[in-house]
Amino acid sequence: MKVTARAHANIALVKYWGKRDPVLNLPAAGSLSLTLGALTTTATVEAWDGPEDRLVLGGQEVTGPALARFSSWLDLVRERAGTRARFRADSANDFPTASGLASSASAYAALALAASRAAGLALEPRALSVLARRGSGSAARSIFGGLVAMRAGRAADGSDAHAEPLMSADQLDRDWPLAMVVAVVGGGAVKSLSSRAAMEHCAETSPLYAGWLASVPGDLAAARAAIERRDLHALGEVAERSALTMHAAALASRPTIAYFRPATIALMDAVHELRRAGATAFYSMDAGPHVKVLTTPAESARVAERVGQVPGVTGVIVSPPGGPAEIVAGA
Ligand code: 2P0
Repeated sequence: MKVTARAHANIALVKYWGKRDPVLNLPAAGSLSLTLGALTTTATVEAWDGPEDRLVLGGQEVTGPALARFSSWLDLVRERAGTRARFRADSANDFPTASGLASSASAYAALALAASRAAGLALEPRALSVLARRGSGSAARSIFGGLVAMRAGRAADGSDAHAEPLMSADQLDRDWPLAMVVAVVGGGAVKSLSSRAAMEHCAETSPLYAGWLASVPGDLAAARAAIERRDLHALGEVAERSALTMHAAALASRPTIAYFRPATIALMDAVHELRRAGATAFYSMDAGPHVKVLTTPAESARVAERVGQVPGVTGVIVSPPGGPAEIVAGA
């Protein structure tokens, strides 16, 4: 069976940074995100007779450790489906593959849905979220649309470490319109450390890692309360401080993990300036130099225009909230 699935990237408003179990890929704390409709991965998976699993990412054949990682993740699907089939997968993004643009989130969410269906499984969203998490922690959130909460879970086997929807994209559209403006910063060094390795290095060497982890529960509660009240200002303030606290812990790693480029700082200033001028706009940064600005659809053109003027910005993407991972062909 050949199955094609689609999933969107997500940007964390309360960040995930650190694990309690590296093998099962269990997060040390919860997180909370917005799924972005404008950043999409489409993945096709089918069983085949080849000598080993195969993965093509954006038209490029994946080999070596990256293929081995994908293949061990497929073992989870095989184990669950009771099959020894090998699979070939083709995954492509409709957005630039740049570090910190959350491509592993949308990719593993789309692959989890496509591969499980191609293996004959019909998993519930929670089980899909657990499967996606084993590929990439942030991918657990991309199974759902709109505003999404990831649970750290307590179970040793990770069965309760999955995401859950808080407000769907349709609900947001009706009750609380949100938008995200992504300012792509070009010219940064190619990411030398995977997010996985960076988190581990930060946990082992940063004197601020404990403080970062201690900050998460309060930020999660504040974000949930802001969502209940539909208070974008409060949610945006939580998003900014969560990103800054995560980056502070990363920066204090020894040696440092520094994702900011000069344009990143200039973009943060531009967002402050927009806010002083009355706009509703809040920044967030991930494992890369780009800046994502949480705003309203009505203000998104103004925000996009302003961030597009910042030297070093090579592209601007305006995104509405996106829906859940879904099958688009086959099965
Ligand atoms: C996030 N990031 O919450 C955070 C903020 C980057 C900065 O999740 O090791 O690729 O595969 O579980 O999901 C990036 O880390 O890490 C990430 P793994 P992942 O979006």
